[in-house]
Amino acid sequence: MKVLLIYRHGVKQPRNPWPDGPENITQCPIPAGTSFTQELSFSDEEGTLWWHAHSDWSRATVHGAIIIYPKPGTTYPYPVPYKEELLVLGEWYNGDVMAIIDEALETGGDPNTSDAFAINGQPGDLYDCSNASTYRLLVNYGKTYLLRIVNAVMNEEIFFGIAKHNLTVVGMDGGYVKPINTDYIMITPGQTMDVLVTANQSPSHYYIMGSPFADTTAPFDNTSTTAIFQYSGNYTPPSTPYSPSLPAYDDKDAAGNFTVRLKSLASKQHPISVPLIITERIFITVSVNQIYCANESCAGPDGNRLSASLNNISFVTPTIDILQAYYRHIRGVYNCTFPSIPPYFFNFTGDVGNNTIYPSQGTKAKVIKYGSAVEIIFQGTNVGAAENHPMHLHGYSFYVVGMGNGNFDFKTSPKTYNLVDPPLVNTIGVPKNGWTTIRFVADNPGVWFMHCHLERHASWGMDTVLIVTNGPANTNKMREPPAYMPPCAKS
Ligand SMILES: [Cu+2]
Repeated sequence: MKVLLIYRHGVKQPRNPWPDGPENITQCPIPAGTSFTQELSFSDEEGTLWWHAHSDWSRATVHGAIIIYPKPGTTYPYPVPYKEELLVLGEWYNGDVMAIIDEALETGGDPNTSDAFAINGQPGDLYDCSNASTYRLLVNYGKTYLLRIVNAVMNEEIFFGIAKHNLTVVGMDGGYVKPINTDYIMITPGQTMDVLVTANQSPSHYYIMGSPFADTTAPFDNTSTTAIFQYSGNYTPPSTPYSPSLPAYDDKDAAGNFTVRLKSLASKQHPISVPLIITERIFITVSVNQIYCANESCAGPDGNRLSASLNNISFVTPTIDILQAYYRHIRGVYNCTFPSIPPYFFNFTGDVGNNTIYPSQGTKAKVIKYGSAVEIIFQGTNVGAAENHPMHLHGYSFYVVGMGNGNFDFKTSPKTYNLVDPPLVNTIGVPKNGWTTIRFVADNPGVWFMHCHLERHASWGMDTVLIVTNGPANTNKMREPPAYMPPCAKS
């Protein structure tokens, strides 16, 4: 029986991928009854991050927040809030979540969706039997609260809001952003957002609500979780708290309009360093595909097996971790042939025909030379069920310099890039039938997993590995492995 691997999502672990966590990417699972001490290395993170298991679907229940306060002698780039409150968006499955994905991978069909979303573990009033324990956030009139919101949901992006209250987004993914005033946010699995809210409405009860953003034909959990934003004092509360009106589940424009407002502070105290001259450009198509099953014997579309891919390669997780294989020169675990362009260019976001349904399969990594100025263009495709894909990279935060609908155009799209104050994040949505461009300097040597943070897509192969080589100086080489790493069954 294997147990967990814990990953500190967004903690960059400089030069130290060994305790990063993803199963068979940087380590093998920790066997039951044994322990593995993981060293956390914080560097420039400030704000809210989180940790979660990174083995199969165990992160559904094994997760929590990490809060990094400003260094002593410094403070937030916004007025110090009266209080702060952690709101972890999660969900509930009627059933064993590990069995749900195991069964889906066996049949080739869609995994069961969750049965409820939850705020701090509580589904809330809109589900049967759960209103006795609905989470309540008690507030004092006139005070400002900092909400540290983590989206730990497995398969749905979330629209989030509080009835009659404006939100001001001030941070994301362990960094700061220019304040965004809004009545809702769209937060993808993997992302964190720091949001200020002032209790400036008539003392009463107001719903804090999370609903799915799922612009897709794939099955999803179409329910809403609520907590109560509850004023202190003497008043008669309404029989039902006020409800926010969140965007509809398929409101792609509402999701996009929020996301494009995310910008770095780019101030003297919080400068940016987005690479301007690119030395390594990678164009990656992001697709949900099918793998052919003879005699229509699988439970996916047309009797095939559901799959997912990057550059038409569906990632196969090896049985020995890639980091160890890289470090110890163990052959046959992975190869370095992940391509910088897809096998062919077609009308990615229009009528794609059916000749791109079947991806190849393999454990292919992309090697990047230390110090490279990297640009990755993620191109969503209309193959299979198109939808927004929250792409996540371990070991780095990256600048989101561009985003658009339709096919990326190498001539015109770069002219729309924001190189002045692009947000620095670790997870960003690639719009349905659209594209997103990220940039970063490859200054963290190691083996780093890159994947869609919709868990079913990651399970189906929407993953790859970036191997950043050692730099010339000792201070930019990967650290030695710790004395003990969990053993691999086949090593
Ligand atoms: Cu995805």
